[in-house]
Amino acid sequence: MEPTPSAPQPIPPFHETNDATPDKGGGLPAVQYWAEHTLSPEGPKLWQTLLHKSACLSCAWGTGGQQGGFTNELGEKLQRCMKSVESISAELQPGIVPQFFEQHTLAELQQLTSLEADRLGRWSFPVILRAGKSHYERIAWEDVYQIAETAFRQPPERVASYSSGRSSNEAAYLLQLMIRALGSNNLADCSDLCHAPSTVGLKQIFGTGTSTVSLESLKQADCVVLTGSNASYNHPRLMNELIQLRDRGGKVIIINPVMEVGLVKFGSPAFPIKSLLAGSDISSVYLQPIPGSDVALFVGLQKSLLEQGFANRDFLQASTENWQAVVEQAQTTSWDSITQTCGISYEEITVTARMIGTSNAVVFAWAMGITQQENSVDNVRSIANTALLSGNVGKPGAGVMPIRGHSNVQGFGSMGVTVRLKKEIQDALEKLLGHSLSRVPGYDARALIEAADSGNVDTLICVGGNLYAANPDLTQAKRALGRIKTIIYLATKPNLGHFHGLAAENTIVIPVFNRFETPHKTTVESGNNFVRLNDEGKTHVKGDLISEVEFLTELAYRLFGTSPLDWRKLQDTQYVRQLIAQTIPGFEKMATIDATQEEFTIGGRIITEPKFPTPSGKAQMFATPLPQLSLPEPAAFGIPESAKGVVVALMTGRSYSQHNTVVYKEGDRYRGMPHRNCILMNRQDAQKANFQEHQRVTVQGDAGKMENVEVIFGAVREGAALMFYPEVNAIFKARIEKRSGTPAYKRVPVVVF
Ligand SMILES: Nc1nc2c(c(=O)[nH]1)N[C@H]1C(S)=C(S)[C@@H](COP(=O)(O)OP(=O)(O)OC[C@H]3O[C@@H](n4cnc5c(=O)[nH]c(N)nc54)[C@H](O)[C@@H]3O)O[C@H]1N2
Ligand SMILES: Nc1nc2c(c(=O)[nH]1)N[C@H]1C(S)=C(S)[C@@H](COP(=O)(O)OP(=O)(O)OC[C@H]3O[C@@H](n4cnc5c(=O)[nH]c(N)nc54)[C@H](O)[C@@H]3O)O[C@H]1N2
Ligand code: SF4
Ligand SMILES: [Mo]
Repeated sequence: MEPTPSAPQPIPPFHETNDATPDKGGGLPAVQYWAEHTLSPEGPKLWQTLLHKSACLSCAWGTGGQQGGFTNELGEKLQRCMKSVESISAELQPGIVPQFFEQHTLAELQQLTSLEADRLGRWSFPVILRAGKSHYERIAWEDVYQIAETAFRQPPERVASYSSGRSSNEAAYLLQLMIRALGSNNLADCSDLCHAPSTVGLKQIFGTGTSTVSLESLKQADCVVLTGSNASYNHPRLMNELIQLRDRGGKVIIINPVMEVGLVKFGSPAFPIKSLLAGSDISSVYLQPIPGSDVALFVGLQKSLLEQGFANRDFLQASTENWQAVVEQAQTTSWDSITQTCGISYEEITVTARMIGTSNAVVFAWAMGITQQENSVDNVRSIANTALLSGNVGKPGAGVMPIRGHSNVQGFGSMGVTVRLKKEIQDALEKLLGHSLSRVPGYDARALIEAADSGNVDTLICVGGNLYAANPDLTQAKRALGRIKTIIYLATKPNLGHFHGLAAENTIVIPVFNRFETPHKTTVESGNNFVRLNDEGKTHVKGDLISEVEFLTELAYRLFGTSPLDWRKLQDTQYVRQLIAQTIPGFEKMATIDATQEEFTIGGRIITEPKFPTPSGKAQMFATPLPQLSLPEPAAFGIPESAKGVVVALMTGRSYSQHNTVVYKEGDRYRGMPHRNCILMNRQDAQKANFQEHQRVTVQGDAGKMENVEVIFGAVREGAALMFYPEVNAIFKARIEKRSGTPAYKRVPVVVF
């Protein structure tokens, strides 16, 4: 077969599919949002927060910190996006008044949508819901500690924590230290639902589980492969890097079943003259594979790299192991099975492989489209294989980059909040605590829900997050949490979990300061392995808030006293940082950060030479079986025979205006979806079932259905569709990737009728 000479150009079909879609992402609406909020009555406080020396709350790109709120780690200015304003704005809401819970029953609170729950304002005093009661009630701190202390004096296997990566490294470190000191390893974390497959995959391949590139590497790259990420919504400042890369003549390869308008063209406020109004081209080539098929596409890219003579055999031989198996798989897998599995043509693959092969330094980046799949670890491996085969790891400007989610989710992992504790950290903690740690494997987020559902958990502490609504099958999540005796939520704002994820005996909500309010300094880690120092701050909330560090250390003090650690002394976060420096590899500079204020890149993570922190010093390659992707027939869902339905692979993810389970605004303007109860479909699929655009339909999965869902035609490939979480989590059960425990949220079989 002869490859076609030129790259398939993205021809955005947006105008054909959906009148409401704008012609680019970002652009003036993002600036308008900025202006409206910064000029509103909350404006002064918003500015004060934006200028506060702390990292942005929202995503792990990690803008902010000691150089000021608008600066990235290379000192570049104007690096604060409107997503940051959105998240700060929600935190600046007034506190909930004490009478509120006397006036509103739980039954009323359970009627609230995610958006309405968030709009109640900030948690401002501790509350408890006791078994059989109809109202949350205010509770005194002493009573909180008494209930908590009793709850944690249970057999260690029956005690657990869940956390969400917005809190500080210090809180994370103390949380895991307390749980491990109790003798438990049940440290579930939002990363279990998110990038765990990246950590598991990368660790085996490269000996390090995080990004091998820094922000600087991205500036040296001349090609970026971005797959399974909608960075234009979720990591907007990454778009600046892609714009600059295109400006210097580099290439951007986008792989995504949905043609996201912001990944085709993006107007960035960081470049007001050249980009904001007209928009900058992002994708050089846009491939729209079948959801869940990335392994096949990447094996295809490998095959084509080999066929076109772009494989770097010297590098493979010198710096990798088991490369022969990967090469053999690529050579022996037929083009037919590759193109049929992923739905991308030989010509498109050939052109894309040539783009990779002729570039000097390629960064391979990905997010949830890759990790939230039943074969997600293979997905990660196949990306790494492609990077290795083309010699794009272990040199400046090239490497692999999982784009992390929450602003400190990576820090949580580094601090030991994980069910896969590194041996070095385990040894160091045992030395610190003066006894050996439990060897009973801990529960990750899904295992925690299953264990709770089987009645095996008595006590759960949630440091942030929304364990209830983040999980698939909300009926099961609710039932499982309902079998836990005591749940303690540490939270800044109310969410669905506080009203539906209720314990059998006591549910307590502790109001905490957010990052820019804590009375002590804290640190966080970005997805680019950069540690930031956050200054102390003040809160506007009138009430009785506490810092996470203070609550955790006080609880631990009541459980353990002062031996071998003086837990009350650990309320001083400088002391916590000393312990971190002592026990967490790569964090040695934490010991001096208070004196120097020097933010730093974590040691041993960025790989610019072909030497890897594996036992042999070489990267380990793994062949990746192609996924078997099929969808059930409509009848398998038990819908009435008269109903003419169409089965699609549903991708569930984020709208433009939400942060995970927290909805900030109803619609998604860039996808032309006017409200949350919409399904984005391909026109052809709709025609198969005789749906008109805007028709109301039912979407049914294996755990329930959503009714009155509006059909929106969009630039999504045939056979695939997209809906928003957390609402859609009501209708499907978890299918789990076995090595990482992460649910396959991005390929949910549903029938639409
Ligand atoms: N504003 C904002 N920022 C956020 C968040 C937020 O909710 N709001 N959440 C934070 C968190 S915790 C995370 S994890 C990240 C999430 O960031 P993303 O991963 O970018 O977000 P998602 O919406 O889950 O989905 C990403 C993309 O995957 C694509 N996709 C789905 N299936 C496939 C597939 O099979 N293959 C490929 N190649 N692509 C596929 C979807 O079309 C979508 O464009 O963002 C972080 N930043
Ligand atoms: N269907 C589907 N489900 C998914 C996903 C998907 O793409 N599709 N994505 C998954 C992913 S990637 C993730 S990360 C999870 C997200 O799951 P979680 O991290 O559990 O959920 P969030 O919605 O981010 O949690 C928001 C809450 O955190 C609290 N909070 C905010 N800041 C702070 C703070 O500083 N301290 C404390 N203590 N609390 C704070 C607030 O109360 C807020 O309501 O959802 C997962 N679920
Ligand atoms: S890209 Fe992420 S870290 Fe940077 S300002 Fe936007 S939300 Fe904050
Ligand atoms: Mo995430």
